[in-house]
Amino acid sequence: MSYDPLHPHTHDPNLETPAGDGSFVLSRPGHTPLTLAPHDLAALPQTSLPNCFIVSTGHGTSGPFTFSGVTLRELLSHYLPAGESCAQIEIISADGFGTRVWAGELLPGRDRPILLATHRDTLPLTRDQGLVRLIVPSETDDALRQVKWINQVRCIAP
Ligand SMILES: Nc1nc2c(c(=O)[nH]1)N[C@H]1C(S)=C(S)[C@@H](COP(=O)(O)O)O[C@H]1N2
Ligand SMILES: [Mo]
Repeated sequence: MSYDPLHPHTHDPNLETPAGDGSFVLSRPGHTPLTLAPHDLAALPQTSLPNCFIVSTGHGTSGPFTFSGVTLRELLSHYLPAGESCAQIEIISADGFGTRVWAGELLPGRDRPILLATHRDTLPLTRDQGLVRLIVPSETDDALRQVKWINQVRCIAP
């Protein structure tokens, strides 16, 4: 199988913050892409997730943190026209890293929700800290899904 940047087997964190201000492009099948900035996320309902850890075998664990921002579920329900959905969502960062989220992971009540975090412990995330950062609470192995510097959210049609 070829290398998939959205499903890396091993990864050393990139220590160089890529250029950008936290804006990202939301693509939706059959619609014009939208550019969204952290202030657009601030206008949506906010969710806080206490007791988050960034766990990395080999380079330590940090936390607990309370990350807050907008759930991926909320973002999509706000920006997708009624009745439309995604089978998968690709979350891609400015440094070419990323993860894939399946629709089933967005179902309410299944796990703690997947979050597009703009704040950590009530303070705005700095760009160096990963603005805007995906937090996947169910991932506690290697931080490979805790994607910093999101610059694309791509909804893949069912
Ligand atoms: N965009 C991006 N996100 C990333 C990475 C990366 O290289 N680029 N590395 C991952 C890995 S392997 C780790 S261990 C954590 C490190 O997160 P920290 O900087 O909060 O410690 O970020 C994860 N998210
Ligand atoms: Mo890691």
